Amino acid sequence: MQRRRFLTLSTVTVAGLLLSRCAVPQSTSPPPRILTSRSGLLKVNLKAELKQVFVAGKQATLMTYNGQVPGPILETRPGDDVEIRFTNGLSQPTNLHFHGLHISPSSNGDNPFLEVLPEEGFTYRFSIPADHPGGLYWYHPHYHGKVAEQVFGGLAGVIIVRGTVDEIPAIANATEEILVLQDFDLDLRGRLKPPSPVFRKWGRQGDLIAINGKTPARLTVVPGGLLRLRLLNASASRFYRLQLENHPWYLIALDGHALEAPQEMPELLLAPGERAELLIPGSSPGEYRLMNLPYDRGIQAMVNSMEPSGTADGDSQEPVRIATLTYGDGTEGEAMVLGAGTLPEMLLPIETLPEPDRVREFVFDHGIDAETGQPFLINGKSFKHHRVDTQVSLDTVEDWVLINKAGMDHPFHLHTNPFQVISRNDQPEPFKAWKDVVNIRAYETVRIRIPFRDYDGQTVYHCHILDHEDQGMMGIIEMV
Ligand SMILES: [Cu+2]
Repeated sequence: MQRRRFLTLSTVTVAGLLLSRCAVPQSTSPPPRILTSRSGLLKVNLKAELKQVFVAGKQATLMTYNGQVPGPILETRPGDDVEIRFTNGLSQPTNLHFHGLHISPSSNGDNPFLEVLPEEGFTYRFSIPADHPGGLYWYHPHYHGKVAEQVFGGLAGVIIVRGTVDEIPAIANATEEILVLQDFDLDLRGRLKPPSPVFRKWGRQGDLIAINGKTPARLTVVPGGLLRLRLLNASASRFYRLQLENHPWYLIALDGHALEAPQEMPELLLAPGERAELLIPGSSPGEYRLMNLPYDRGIQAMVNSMEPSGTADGDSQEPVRIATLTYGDGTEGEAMVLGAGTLPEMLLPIETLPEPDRVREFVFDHGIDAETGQPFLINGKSFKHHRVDTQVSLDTVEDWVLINKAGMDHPFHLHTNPFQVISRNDQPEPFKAWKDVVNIRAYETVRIRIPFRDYDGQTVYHCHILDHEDQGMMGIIEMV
């Protein structure tokens, strides 16, 4: 009970800061930022619409959920029922994807094939399984052909499942900060600029980086305390290469699943769609910068070839400060619990998956699909509605060998079932982790192991550079 109250308090503090700093011009008071389940039911109204907001200190007209960028945080628990009464206030079709949740992909669940037309509504209904892992998930549009435009327009929000990991005493006592990383490309009047041809094809980016809609963030840890930093890359194409300068941090979770033990990380690469959680122990008081460092996902060569000046808006290679970590004195309240700064030795066990029942290969490449004319291919084909590309049997385990033959990174995402990365270029992964997005670097081969569990039906796998997905780098999987 005490723990629950603390967690609520700590997230409310983040929300309070956001609300006080962002004077969104509205006639009524702003809607709540955290929507939490009550008595096992999370019931929310969610509306996608174009609104004026302040983002990173600038007035902007963006696509919002309930008038907010990012959208409200949805907080649930394993075993909860979720009912989202969704309204499309945009001038184009959209829908919702619940990224990373192990829930039904069919009917009113995490169904990527739904179309919610302008001015229409749809009620999503699903249950979070009682044994669902606790972690950081998110929701965003998944209407094929419009995904990049809508996510880059601002549509993204966090889903928190409070689970077993939240009961680990050190984590329960830690201060919690959730950072949603987005990038925007605005004109002088605060409207989204149409992407240049090079970015429309290879993945749109903007140089305005927003953290929870503002920039940079301010993080506080107290000596002897622990800060739990929960990061979501909600950008359409931008990778973040993050480094906390001169201060240790420890990775404790990836993509909504706890690791077995904390891992010290010199830096962290977050591809679009990926999440990571870190513990920062309060050790040496001072001020430390959380930096985003340059990372070339293969776009630079494309910029050079298509825009001979070699420069393009949206791909600045300057390091950018994402946040500043400062030290509080621990007198301000709930975060200071004596001895709470000790890192947990163990987190949660991760099962070792059995050898696969079947091995498949997926080749990612650029070319022209003869039938659709689209340029981004998986196994030589671009996405086609109603064509099942891969049929798998429930209760089996498969290895998928993801082969990138292109000179550009392609972060691979599978809906419904998480997987474990087995190897990269035949080198075994250093530690076990559940993932739902894995970056396949240019010319790299990544082997993943997937158990297909609980849900039959159809869903998709695709590249999470959303312009690549919209231009065909997606396939349909059927679980039977
Ligand atoms: Cu891609």
